[in-house]
Amino acid sequence: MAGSNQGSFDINTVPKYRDLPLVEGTDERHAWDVFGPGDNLGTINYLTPEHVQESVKLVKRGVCFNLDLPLDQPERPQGSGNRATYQHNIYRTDGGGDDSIDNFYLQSSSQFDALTHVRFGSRGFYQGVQVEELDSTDRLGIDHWSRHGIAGRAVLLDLPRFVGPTFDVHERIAMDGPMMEAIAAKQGVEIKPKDIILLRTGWMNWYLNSKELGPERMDIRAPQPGLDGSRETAEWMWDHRITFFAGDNIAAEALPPVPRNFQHRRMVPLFGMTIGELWDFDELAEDCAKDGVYEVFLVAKPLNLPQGVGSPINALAFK
Ligand code: UVW
Repeated sequence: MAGSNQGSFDINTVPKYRDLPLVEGTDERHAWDVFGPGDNLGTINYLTPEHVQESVKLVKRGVCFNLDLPLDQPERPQGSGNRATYQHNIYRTDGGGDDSIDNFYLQSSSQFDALTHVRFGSRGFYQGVQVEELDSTDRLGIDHWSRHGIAGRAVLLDLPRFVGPTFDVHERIAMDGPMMEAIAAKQGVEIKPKDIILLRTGWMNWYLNSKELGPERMDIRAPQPGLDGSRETAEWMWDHRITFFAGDNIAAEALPPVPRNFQHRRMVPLFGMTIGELWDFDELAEDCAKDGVYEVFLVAKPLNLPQGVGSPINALAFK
């Protein structure tokens, strides 16, 4: 079974957004021909051995920061069916113990969306793959990224610290390209090709500190900051050769969503670019604010789950 990141990929062959073909009968562009027929990695292809070698040089102090929540967070009502919190069974035995998990939704906590998570209407998933093919082959499952590995340079963009005392986590702040560049500039860090963008919206900090409000605080209709959903922002992400973006909020995108302008629907199926949600950047952000270094070497290992639609992230940031 194909695995590891030993393949090479020349980023200079990637066309600009404006030169990508249109999805037939629509005004959206797709990158289905960029990484070759039968590709299962999408923009994870950017993470070549040379890029890993270069990115690992960012590790200067040897410190690492956990980016995932405890698996039972966020809390959701048992039996709700909507990514309810799992049931953890622990079996104590004379010799020690064992355990199992029931009702575990793979996208219930800090997660990656696989390329099988969102389709572009009747045109299908990434590379136009249809459900029948997903069901009968190993196309596009999360296991491809697991075997390849996710390792590269990531840049943290800290929105609350950028805005300052007037920041309101309940405001729908849509972070577009110029805004991300402005945050990076203020933080003294450059956004470079192949980067992973970590968007700290402050929502997770609010979530973790408002336990008394219960599971209702997961309401996706409530305004919150996140990535802007417009086509211009998708173009910016593509032309900056971003590998993927992850947020510390419910959908990584600004909520509530604007119909037809939600990057899940565009970047996952059309670019092959994953989205990370519900990541926890607070400890890392604290450190970045102290030492002024906002670039890290990020390593993540989604589950090697055949046909997986999503996965816990198992992510660490090294400085
Ligand atoms: C949302 O929560 C909107 O997205 P996902 O299904 O990717 O979690």
